[in-house]
Amino acid sequence: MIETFKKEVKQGLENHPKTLPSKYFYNKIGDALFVEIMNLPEYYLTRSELDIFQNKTQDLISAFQLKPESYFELIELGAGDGLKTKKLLNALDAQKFSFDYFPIDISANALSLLKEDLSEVLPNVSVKTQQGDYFEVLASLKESNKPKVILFLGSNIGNMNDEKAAQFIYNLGANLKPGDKLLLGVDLIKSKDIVLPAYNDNQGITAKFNLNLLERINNELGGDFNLNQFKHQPEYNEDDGIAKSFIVSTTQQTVHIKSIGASYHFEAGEKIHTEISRKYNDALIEQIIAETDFKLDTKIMDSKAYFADYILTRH
Ligand code: AVI
Repeated sequence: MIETFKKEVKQGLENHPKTLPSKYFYNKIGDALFVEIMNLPEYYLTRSELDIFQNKTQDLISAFQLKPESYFELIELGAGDGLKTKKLLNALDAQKFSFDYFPIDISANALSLLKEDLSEVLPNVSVKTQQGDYFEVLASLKESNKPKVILFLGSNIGNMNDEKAAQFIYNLGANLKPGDKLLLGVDLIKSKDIVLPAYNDNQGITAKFNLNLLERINNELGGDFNLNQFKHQPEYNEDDGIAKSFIVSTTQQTVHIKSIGASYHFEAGEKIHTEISRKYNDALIEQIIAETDFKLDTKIMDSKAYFADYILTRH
């Protein structure tokens, strides 16, 4: 793990322009900051998808094309706190659907908190937490041969470029059977006035989240990044619908990373690209899906049309 981190940091900082992978945002501090982000007034994504799960629950259930009497497996990739999913679980439970809920997460801690919470609020729902890598868990679940509905919410797919997103969805399909469903939650392309503040909040939480990457390099790889000499900078291009996060060096400086045994020079104003948060429209989703074994069934949007849950069927 630490060896991969070291290798990827080295590669990224040798790139022109410099890059660092966004997956390293998520340590204990980063997870907590992301929870704060989801509650920020500017970060509309979570509220928009919650609006769908709360107010269009029946549309979601109809799109899954399930029969109450026949059993299925509801699998969530990256379970989080289950805020949105609880609305769906509640409705499925009330309508006496027969299913098990399999939240998959890399964090055992997140899963045990979720399981505890669900056992209190939805005691009738069978929760089978799965700790580990999404694809390893899916490969093991494939053997059950039961119909499956996969949830991949929160526009998490948007942190991949389109090629990687298509590959990811293709790989999901490889672990499913014809007729299985994928609910893909994505943020939609919209005006800069709405998107940019979501990545540049007033309280500076997103800035902390981004700069935590440098803090991790300092703590885990013996780096000497001076966090006061770097700042968070988001950008959003309405034409291609891609939000990008950068860390900008505010001065000319050299940073040493002990465990890599290398120094990196930064010009004043030089940027490290840390994240993409892609926004979508129907055409982009169709292009991505065309590379996979899924077909597009239904699109369900929130009341402001900020966010969409696309339901796809494995063919
Ligand atoms: C997890 N992911 C979908 C978030 C996003 O919107 O790209 C991560 C995030 N980055 C900055 N704020 C939130």
